[in-house]
Amino acid sequence: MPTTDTETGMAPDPTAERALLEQFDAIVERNDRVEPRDWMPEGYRKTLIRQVAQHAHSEIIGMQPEGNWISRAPSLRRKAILLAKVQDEAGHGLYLYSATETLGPSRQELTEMLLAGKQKYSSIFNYPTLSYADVGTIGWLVDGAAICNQVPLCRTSYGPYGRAMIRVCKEESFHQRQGYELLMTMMQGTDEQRAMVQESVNRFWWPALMMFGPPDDESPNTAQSMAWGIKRNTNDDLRQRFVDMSVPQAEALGVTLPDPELRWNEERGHHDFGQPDWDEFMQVVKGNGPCNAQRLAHRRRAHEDGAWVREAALAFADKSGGLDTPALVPREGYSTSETEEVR
Ligand code: BYC
Repeated sequence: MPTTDTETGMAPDPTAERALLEQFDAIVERNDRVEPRDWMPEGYRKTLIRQVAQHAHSEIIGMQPEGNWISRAPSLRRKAILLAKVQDEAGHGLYLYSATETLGPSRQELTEMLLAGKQKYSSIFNYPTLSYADVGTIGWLVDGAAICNQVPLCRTSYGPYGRAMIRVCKEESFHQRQGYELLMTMMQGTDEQRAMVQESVNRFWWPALMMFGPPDDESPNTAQSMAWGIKRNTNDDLRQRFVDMSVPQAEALGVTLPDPELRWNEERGHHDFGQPDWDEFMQVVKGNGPCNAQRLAHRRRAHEDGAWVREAALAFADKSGGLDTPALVPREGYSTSETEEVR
């Protein structure tokens, strides 16, 4: 598709703009991908920057609650698994920052917006991890919720985001399984271990339900995001899917989900369930959750401590004649997705 105002910086005349909008709408209608050089409405670009940057920040901040346990893992095997998982989250953050950069802002700007509190990250990472069972519960419930949310995002209308999601989802399913396997092992252990798992599930169940965002009738962005094909399902639909998926898994594990209203509804063919505390959710999103200040302070410190690495990389790139190392340049005959594999 021809590029125009984003390239020249000039506003197209209204007729040209209408034609561009029609072309954009047709791409969305056909469920094709919108690509970085295509014309797109400013609102579409802004919504994507907000969502994909928030997603990237969530992956990076999300390394902290589990990272907290790496040095205290109960065995070498558990330590190796946890290290690999936390490294995967860093990788997910990097794919997503790259996808956001295709929309305009640089990674530096995105990091600054996070640190200034101008962009958000997922509410779930503002809760503490108090026992090793939390590593399993995060894998089972938090990664489980992430998978429910992210599998439909593989079909999102923006190409770089959808392609990043395909790769992320493959890894997330391993993350979920490692969590479930850890909990299953603990449930086959001592009474004390079983109690640890139940206590952890009690703390994480409601925050996991909040990950899907506010109820549909209080979600300002869902309708437009669905019309643009950015989101493929509403928050409540995905929450329902997650509850239906988790109930049999909880039964197989032998844990109770802490919701007295949870029961199968034959007529609907789904589980009925209670509502999370939405006031608590709003408080956490506004920065007043149990660990918000700690998470951002840690991120800020890590960013400052890493300044010398960024400076060294830039100095090296400068001396070697630019940032375009051969591995980053698309090779002739390779499709975009293969080029991404090379990266
Ligand atoms: N937390 O109109 P709505 C992971 C905000 S990382 C905080 O429904 P939307 C993992 C929302 O931004 C997985 N804020 O918004 C990593 C909006 O804010 P504005 C992270 C939330 O965007 C490491 C306002 O509330 N996943 O799995 O249509 C270890 C109104 O909401 C939250 C993603 O980022 C929340 N939970 O829908 C382990 C998925 N919910 O307008 C695991 C991608 C809502 O005031 N994102 N808000 O700026 C999405 O799918 C959508 O952005 C959401 C929200 C469903 C989250």
